[in-house]
Amino acid sequence: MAVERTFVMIKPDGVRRGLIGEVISRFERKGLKIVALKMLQMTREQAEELYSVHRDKPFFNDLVKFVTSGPVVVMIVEGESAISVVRTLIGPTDGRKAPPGTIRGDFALSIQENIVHASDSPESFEREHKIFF
Ligand code: FUP
Repeated sequence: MAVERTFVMIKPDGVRRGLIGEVISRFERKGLKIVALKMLQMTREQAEELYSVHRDKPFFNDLVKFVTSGPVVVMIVEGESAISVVRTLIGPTDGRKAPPGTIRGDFALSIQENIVHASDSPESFEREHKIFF
């Protein structure tokens, strides 16, 4: 296993609900390092690129509308096996099914408004972080 970087975004619901500190502190407590961070309002073009793999899905337009509905916090997180470790910390996509102890399990009741996004592979990290950094 090796030190990796992953791209993480606290979505508009996480920012609106005052969970920025909670989410970041979970990564830091785990031993991961925040190596870049900023708050921004995503453009429609950035949202469409971030979720380009879902372009043909029925939920795509709603998803783009949601992620552009308010400020987000984007960051690069570094550590041993960071990609899979962060995915484990955030939990499965659907907040109703995510187990307690995960970020989505503890704070989300929705599949769309699920607090946080994180890259699922090194290829996703390469593509996603370049949209914002
Ligand atoms: P994840 O990698 O866990 O964020 O989940 P996916 O890549 O499967 O989904 C990307 C985004 O689409 C998630 F933020 C949630 C959203 N989504 C919906 O809004 N509706 C769906 O039915 C499935 C996913």
